Amino acid sequence: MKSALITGITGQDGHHLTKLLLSKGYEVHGLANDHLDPRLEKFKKRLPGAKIVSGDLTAFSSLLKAVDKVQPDEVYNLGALTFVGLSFTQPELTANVTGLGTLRLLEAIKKSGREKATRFYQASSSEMFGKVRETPQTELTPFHPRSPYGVAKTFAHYTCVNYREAYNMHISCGILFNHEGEYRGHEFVTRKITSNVARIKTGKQERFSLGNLSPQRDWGYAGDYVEAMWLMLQQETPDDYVIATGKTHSVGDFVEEALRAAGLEGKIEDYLDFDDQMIRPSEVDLLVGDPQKAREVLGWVPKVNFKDLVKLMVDRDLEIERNLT
Ligand code: GDR
Repeated sequence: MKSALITGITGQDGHHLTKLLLSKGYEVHGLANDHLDPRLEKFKKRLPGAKIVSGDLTAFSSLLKAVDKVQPDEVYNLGALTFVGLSFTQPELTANVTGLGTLRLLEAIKKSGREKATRFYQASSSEMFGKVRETPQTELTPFHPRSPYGVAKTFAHYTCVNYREAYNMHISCGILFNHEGEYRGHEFVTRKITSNVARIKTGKQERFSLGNLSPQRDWGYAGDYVEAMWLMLQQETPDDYVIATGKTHSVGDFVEEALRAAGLEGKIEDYLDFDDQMIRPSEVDLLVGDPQKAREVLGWVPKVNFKDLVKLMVDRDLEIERNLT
């Protein structure tokens, strides 16, 4: 039986990946801070098949202990401070967890003598492209991050590339574009939209507010994207891959589609106010990835399109709101 260690297991991708790996017969261990992670209890109830190992990406000794204990065949490093907006107010913490945390984890694998035995997946991000140099973005597009989050992810990405080259470790980075779904946190724009639209549809409120409606994102379904993570670690040779749908939509498009999915008539302005608190000091205006390499090498293709993704999320939030009444 293969064993996997997942950091950030209580987050959206951790949920999907745990389900996938359990269904493939893996022994799944998740690194979590049992005192500080508010999502842990819910996670344990949802996915009792996973084992929790106490630890934190900011504490090297805890990582070393976790790797020694689990002896993982595969490590999936999903742990990070993932909300880009918050990284502007917590830049140092972001660099420590998201950037240095990756370095610490790789060092822990090396120090425990597992650098040849453990395959490593790094959750790199389309936020590294930031102020994009070309469209669509590929594995060869230069990075120009626009937030402390993007900068920290870029540090982590290059650290992985360096450890792969310097120590011949099996490390693959998935440059994942935005991916959403039923486990998405409410601080991210898609879930904020679908949960508010569901509350409007069920008569609990009339309006909600958002920041900039014009940024464009390549939105896919998280359940599809974790399959790409797993596929990367099954390849003989480690490499980096863009994981995206190849289509882009604005935040405003997402709102319109969500209203449509809920059967709400009228225009965006009938439901939406502007919230200047949501404006970021520097914004990423347009992201769209080219997933050709992932398709050709991994045989990976996303199954859920934009419209179905929005509907899936709106339907889930309508179900939640109706059960709450
Ligand atoms: P993003 O996701 O920053 O792309 O990073 P997010 O959903 O936070 O923002 C997307 C875009 O929407 C604009 N926006 C708002 N965003 C939020 N959160 N709340 C609002 O009210 C709002 N109004 C407008 C944002 O300015 C932005 O342009 C996500 C995260 O999951 C990262 O961790 C991941 O690496 C990347 O996707 C790929």
